[in-house]
Parts: sequence; structure tokens; C-alpha cells
Amino acid sequence: MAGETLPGTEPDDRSDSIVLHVDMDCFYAACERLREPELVGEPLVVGMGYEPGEGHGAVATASYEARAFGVESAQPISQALDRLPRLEDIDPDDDPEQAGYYRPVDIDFYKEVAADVKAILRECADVIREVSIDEAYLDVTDRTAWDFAPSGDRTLAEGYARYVKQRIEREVGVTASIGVAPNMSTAKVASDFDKPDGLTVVRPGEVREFLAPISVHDVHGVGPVTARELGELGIETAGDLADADASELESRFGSRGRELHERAKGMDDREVTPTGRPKSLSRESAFTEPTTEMEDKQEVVRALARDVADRARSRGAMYRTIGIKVIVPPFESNTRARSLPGPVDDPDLVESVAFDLLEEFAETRVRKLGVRVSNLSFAETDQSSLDGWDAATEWSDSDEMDQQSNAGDTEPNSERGQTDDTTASRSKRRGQSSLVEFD
Ligand code: DCP
Ligand code: MG
Repeated sequence: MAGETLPGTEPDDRSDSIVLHVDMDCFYAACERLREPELVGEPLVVGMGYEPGEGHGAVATASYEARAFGVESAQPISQALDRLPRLEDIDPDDDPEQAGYYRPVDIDFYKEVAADVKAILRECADVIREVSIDEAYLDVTDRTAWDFAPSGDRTLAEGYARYVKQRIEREVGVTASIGVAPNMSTAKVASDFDKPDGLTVVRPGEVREFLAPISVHDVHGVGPVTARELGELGIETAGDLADADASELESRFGSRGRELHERAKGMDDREVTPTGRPKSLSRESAFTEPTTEMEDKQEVVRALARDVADRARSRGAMYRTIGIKVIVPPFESNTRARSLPGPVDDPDLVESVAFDLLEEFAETRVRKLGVRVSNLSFAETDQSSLDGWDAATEWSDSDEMDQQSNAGDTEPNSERGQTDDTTASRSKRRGQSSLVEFD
């Protein structure tokens, strides 16, 4: 049942994770409407390779009003014009309600709008995976919970997603549809479920029921060929696929068959991993039961520090900031960090600085701890091997802290000095920690 356990109380159990999939509504068209508000509510087509007055190119996107005329992404503009003529092309006697607006793609402008949206998303989540210009996954497990809000039948997670959605609309002026679920593939299906301007929440325990009526076409990993083959077996929906015999699927589709079977059942233990080159390296671990024992905390921090320092060394990364994250039940996240005068590669220092920072939480009951090194710099000679490095692989091994440097996390420290500190004991005497309170 949803709401009975707190998220993350089992070290390797992500079934109570809270994943948001955010997908902007008719994104290019929404951007055009920002700078031409008179297009709001009108059928609007944005064409790639399209030029005003011409008939070539392909539809990049269409507003929902234009979709009602049968215009859709990837259609040739000529076909779109048959279904929805340009306003300037129709006869004076024709109904202007049956015509629409066409604009060419202006990708630079859309990227600016997307950057504003992504900046909000980064503020709202510890880990964000950007998938495309208008789409991202957020892991918000440490920001909210599956528990019900005191006032009624909505979960805290739903309230949090609503807050993210409202911020995007209020601060950028475009709408997003959001899916909230315990894993990535279900969140993705959920964000598409009630477009545009949708918010669909699938609580743990409801995943299979939610997915059951969905067409196999919409199951993650099913392409048109697989969908046709599944159709031949009488498997039309995710529910049919979930009920199918796993070994039969495996003999027909190989190991992918088993994977598809699991996805259809809503099983997906992929972790949300950040995209791009890392700004930090981190690792977290949750206690099975929250603890106040300092020895337990130190043991965990020692292992985490060692792991993070080893990974930094193997990547040729030097760090200038060392930090910890302390999650206090139920989901209060505290981070402390200390900046050094220059970049180092010093595993002992990671451990001792992390221990120093932990002192403040000696009496605190904690459920999760993390260690992070940030302000990374890479040796020149290693640049080529690091370029093209797939961060997803690097970050997939366990619970990771956020990769995005949180501005407030490091800057105040650098301001405050430790300019000549090279050892943790000196750091302890003189050091100050920054405080980042996540909302
Ligand atoms: N895009 C494109 N060509 C395609 C599909 C999409 O150029 N064949 C561009 C235009 C879209 C943007 O990518 O605005 C995002 O793609 P989506 O699939 O998310 O589509 P939309 O955001 O436009 O619509 P929806 O509301 O369905 O998400
Ligand atoms: Mg979209």
C-alpha cells in the first residue's frame, strides 16, 4: 500500500522511489506563442525546412488545435496544408476558423526557453536526466513522499509535482505534462496519459493496474515490428503482455522478451542517472532503520568517501570541494560542504573532511548519508578519453547524489576561505560549512 513506508528505508530497494517525467506540451508551438501571444488558442503548425508562403518542409509540431485537423509531427507540410490551410491562402468567403498559422522552426529560441525550464527542474530535484529538448526525468525521492497529505486523498508527491508544474507555467509561460510514478518507464507513460497540461500520478502498488489497458505500442522498448509480432500472438495491451508466459516471450524475443514482460508489469529498477559530463561524483547509502549511532554513521561515511575518492582517481578527476548529505526522516535533506584552496586527489582528506562535517549530525537521527566531491577538474591528458564518456554508465551503480552542482553548495565556502588549509584538522579549526536546504 502506498504511504505505509518511508522512501528509501531499504538500501537497494527503489520500489518507493519517486520519479517525475516532465514533457512540455507542443513545445515548439508553445515557444512561438510566447513571443506571439495572439497565436494562443489558434491552430499553429511549426515546420522544419518550412519557409513562409512556401509548401515544403515537414511538421515539427502542431498545436493541439491544429492536431484536431489531423496535422501531426513528421507529416509533409504539403499534407498539413491540405488538412489545415494557411489563413492567408483562403478565400474571403471561406471560414477563417478552418484555417491556421504556420511558422518556421527557430531552434535557438526554443533552446533558450528549454534552458529556463531545465533550470527550474534542476532546482526541484536532486537528480535530473535530460532526454531531449523538452523532456526530462527527475528523481525527487528525497524531496517528498508517497504518504498522503494530511488534508485529503492526495499524496505529498502529487503536491510536489503540481508545484513543479506551476513553477514552469508561472516562470516560463509554457505548460508541461507530468507523470509521477515509482519508476522511469511508468512515469513516462503517465506523462503522456493526460496531455496537454496533464498530471498523472501512479502510486506504488497501482502500477500494474495503470499499465494494463495501455497498448503494447506504448510499452517502453516496443517498436512497430515487435508490436506486430506481439499482435500475432494475441498480445495487444500491456496487461496481455504482463499475463503472457515469460519463457515463451524469451524463446521468441530472446532476453528482450523477459525485459518487455517486466516493463509491462511495471518492473523497472533503472535509476535516474544524470546526463552529460559530471560536475561532481557522489554516492549515497540508506540505513535499513534510521539511526543515531555515530559509529554506524562514520562507518558508512568512511565507505562512501573511499568509494567516491577511488572513482575520482580512476577518472583522473581532482576535486576542490568535499561535501556530505544527510537525510533526516522523513525526507529532510541537509548538505554541508567545504572548499579547499585548490584541486586535490586525496582520499584521506575526503574521509576526514566528511567526518568533520558529520560532527554536526552526531546526535541526529538519520536515514541516509551521502558523500560528494565537486568542483572537478580533469587532467589535460585524460580529456580525450573522458569526452564522449557516457555518464549513465558511470552513475548506474548505486544510489547517487545529484550531479548538478548546487550553486549555494560551494560558492559560499570558497568565499569564506581555507585558502591555506591542506589538512582536515586545520579545516576543522577554521572551516565553515555551507548549508543548502532543499525545499
Ligand atoms: N520534434 C520534431 N520532429 C518530430 C517530433 C518532435 O522536430 N518528429 C520537436 C518539436 C516538438 C519537440 O521536438 O515540439 C518535442 O517533441 P514532443 O514529441 O515532446 O512533441 P511536442 O512537445 O510538440 O508535443 P506533445 O505535447 O505531444 O509532447
Ligand atoms: Mg513534448
